Amino acid sequence: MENENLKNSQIRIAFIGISNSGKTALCSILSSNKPLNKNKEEEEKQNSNSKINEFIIKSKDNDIKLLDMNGKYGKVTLYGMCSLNPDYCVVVISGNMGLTQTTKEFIEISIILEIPLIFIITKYNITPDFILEENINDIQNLISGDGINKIPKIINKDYDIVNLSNFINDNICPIFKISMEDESEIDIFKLFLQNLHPMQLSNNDDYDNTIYYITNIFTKEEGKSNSIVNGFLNKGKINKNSKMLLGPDSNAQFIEVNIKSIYFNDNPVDYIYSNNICCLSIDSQIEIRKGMIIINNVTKNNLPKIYNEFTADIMVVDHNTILKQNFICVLYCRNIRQSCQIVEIEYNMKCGDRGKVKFRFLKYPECIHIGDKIIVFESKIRAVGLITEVK
Ligand SMILES: Nc1nc2c(ncn2[C@@H]2O[C@H](COP(=O)(O)OP(=O)(O)O)[C@@H](O)[C@H]2O)c(=O)[nH]1
Ligand SMILES: [Mg+2]
Repeated sequence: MENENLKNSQIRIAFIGISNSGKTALCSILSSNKPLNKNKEEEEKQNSNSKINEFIIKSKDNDIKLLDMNGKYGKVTLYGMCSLNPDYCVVVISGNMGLTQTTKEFIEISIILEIPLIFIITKYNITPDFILEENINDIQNLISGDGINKIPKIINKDYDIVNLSNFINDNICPIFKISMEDESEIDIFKLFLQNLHPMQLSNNDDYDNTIYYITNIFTKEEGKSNSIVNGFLNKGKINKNSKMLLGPDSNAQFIEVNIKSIYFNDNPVDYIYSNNICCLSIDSQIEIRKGMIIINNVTKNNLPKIYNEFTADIMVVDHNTILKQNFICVLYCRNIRQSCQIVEIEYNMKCGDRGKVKFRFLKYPECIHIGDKIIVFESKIRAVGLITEVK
């Protein structure tokens, strides 16, 4: 099945926001052009679902993948944003709720990960004018303030949407007002998405360094040794029926696996190039966990290095935090989410402080690299940094 389109990168757009802001309704309507009729039961099911829903829109050059993050669980949003490499983040804010603390935290994460922001105000049709005005004001102030430092621009129907795709160069942060009842507003937003440029280019030629980050493991098919995983192919290419290496396992080893099938945008394909989210069916005898990677078959000497400890240059970003020796916290780095302990710290750090911190993974050694971005995100501890040393 030769599919030239695969050479094109997929554009990934993360929809972030609190529960009930209208993310799922918006993604469904954008991808199918049909309003979503949801009954209570379906709604319950969706809200208890801690996974990321994926929707697809076609455009001339790219498949646009909408990643509908479950806002009820901050850790799902954070993990998705770290591991799935979104090109853009759409912040969905309900007109009558306005900016909440959680929304601000999600925005902060996008800023840390340097993902360009787009704002959507939903349900403005059911919001009293004075509340809507106040909430839009807050959003505009946030955009023009220190953290984002862009020009907020409310996009109305007369706006030149096609040229708006250069909004990043123009230092603009677009704000769309959408109500599910008005189809023309949805169409304008969809046209805007279809004209966006990918922010990340694929490394298709780097076959020798193929690396696929596992972000989700679906239950094993009963009686079969196959596992289905979802993840992000960062470099290289994966062929169906090829032998690859999966690891690190609990003994820090890589084992050979066979790629039984590849699913891209819900279709089976024979190969997949980098810079795409795809599903793989693999026959694996070991237990697969988030944080594992799949790489091309290399000689023993060329295996990626696995580390228990690393040092990072850290900045504390939360007012309630004092970072100290022996602290245990959950750390996010690409597709890794694991508890870590602080084993060395320059000094007790509070909000705004920067310094060197040495961490130890508490469960498994992981495949990390110098320069990887890390986020420490817990109820009491918020910090960001870059890995500077691995051990
Ligand atoms: N009136 C109105 N209702 C909306 C609008 N957008 C979403 N909703 C409703 O708000 C509820 C929550 O939406 P949902 O997409 O599930 O929010 P999520 O939790 O962010 O995914 C649903 O009942 C939607 O039908 C809108 O623009 N206008
Ligand atoms: Mg939802």
